[in-house]
Amino acid sequence: MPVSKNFPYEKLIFFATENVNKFNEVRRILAEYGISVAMIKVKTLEIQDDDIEKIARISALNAYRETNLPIVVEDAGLFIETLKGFPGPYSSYVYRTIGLNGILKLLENVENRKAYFKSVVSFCEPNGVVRSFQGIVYGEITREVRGEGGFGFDPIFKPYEEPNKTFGEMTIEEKNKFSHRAKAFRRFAEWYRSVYIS
Ligand code: ITT
Repeated sequence: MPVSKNFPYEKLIFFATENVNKFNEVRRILAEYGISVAMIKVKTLEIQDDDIEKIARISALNAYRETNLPIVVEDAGLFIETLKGFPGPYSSYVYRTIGLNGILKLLENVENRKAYFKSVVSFCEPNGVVRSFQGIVYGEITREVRGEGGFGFDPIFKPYEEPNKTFGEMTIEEKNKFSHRAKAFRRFAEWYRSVYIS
């Protein structure tokens, strides 16, 4: 399929995010597919909703309307089973307020530590159609904060695939083997490459 005249770069896309840690993870993943990515801050309205897919979809549409660029957005969150999915779409607020220790306190003496991270990556095509790609990683909330790496809830989450380490104790390359974001962006990259890279 020919590349749209709106998207002249083919192998360069933009990632609308304010979070440089996310960007550093994503640029490594996309490089595996021969796609370069630039971080861009776009003032878009981020709606409040219980559904992170809807948040990502609307952000992607807004980001494209603001920039006319091939631009991805991502919305992600941590969902804790025993808290019925809390903090989920409110992860950013909960991280800034009660933080890691607040979550550990909520789970004090709780046996069920099951949780997952979910990421939804959305991309708006020039015709206004938004494509979304999802990734989930299942694991457990630790009983203490472990590790200096990563960001957000990384030091209290250990994935089932590597139960000896939290994401906070992993390098970016290790986290990218398992993470929700890596899965969602790999799905996006497969699709983008097949449609836009000749
Ligand atoms: P942008 O919206 O600017 O991209 P953000 O940090 O606000 O950056 P999200 O809304 O996608 O990102 O994520 C909400 C919060 O969920 C985020 O602030 C973290 O606290 C947490 N989170 C998301 N992904 C995470 C990850 O891979 N590891 C640890 N915490 C994560």
